[in-house]
Amino acid sequence: MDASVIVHKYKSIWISDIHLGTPGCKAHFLLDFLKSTKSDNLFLVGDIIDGWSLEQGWYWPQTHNDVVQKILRKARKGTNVVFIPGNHDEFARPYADLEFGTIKVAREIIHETMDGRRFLVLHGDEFDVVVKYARWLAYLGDWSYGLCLKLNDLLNTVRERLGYPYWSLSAYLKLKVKNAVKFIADFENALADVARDREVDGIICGHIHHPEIREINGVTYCNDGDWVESCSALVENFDGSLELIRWMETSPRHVSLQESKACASSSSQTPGILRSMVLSGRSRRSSSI
Ligand SMILES: [Mn+2]
Repeated sequence: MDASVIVHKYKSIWISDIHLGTPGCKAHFLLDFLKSTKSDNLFLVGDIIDGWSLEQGWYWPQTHNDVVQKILRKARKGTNVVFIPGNHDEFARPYADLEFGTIKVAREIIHETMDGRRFLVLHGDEFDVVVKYARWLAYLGDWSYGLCLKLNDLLNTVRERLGYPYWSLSAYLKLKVKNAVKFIADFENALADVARDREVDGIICGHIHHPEIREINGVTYCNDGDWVESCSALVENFDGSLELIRWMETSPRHVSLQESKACASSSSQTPGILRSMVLSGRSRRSSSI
């Protein structure tokens, strides 16, 4: 390990929604985080490898491989690594309750913090009503945002030529944002309900790419965020307290492009088993979060 790296020690670390296998994944920030931290437990809370995207086309740069290697190495060196597959890596769900070498796979776990609180840990897509009841809508919703931005210009050029007045998409987009805020609140409340039903002190999840720790009607809702936008992790300190880390703000050193290139040349080839597992899964696509 690089001697200049200050290693932060935690009891537990939760990360999710890494989406390895997509260009959006901030693998070099995650590598920096993994190099700079040490923990007794490392919980991978789903959407680690984006099987849906890999089915569409194999995108697997060296840094993504390095993330996998780094995690395997931590497991070999004694970190308790638990992988809870999400909807994007549902190809691994049939392997729940099995172990891959030193990594345990589970659908959900109960984690007891150092101060004795019990947390249910799961990815969360199973309680996302959009994914559950309107898969096509979720799929459409994701694409529509980016597409609408592009279509707006085109649409209005055509409308103008045909003599129609300008129709702004801004009202529509504002509605989408309002819906997004409502979606997050609905999701958080639904997961807090799950925690209450299961009689635990709190819930730890991912899925919606929105890092958060807050009390909801007497239970602690924690979302570890993602490594596509927020580059965040949830950590447990040795006194049992939980904390969100936003690595882009916290990182003790700037991760330069050169470093990410250096990371890129440091390890082995794509494990063939991963590719065959992903491609043999041929899972149904539901939503993109
Ligand atoms: Mn998900």
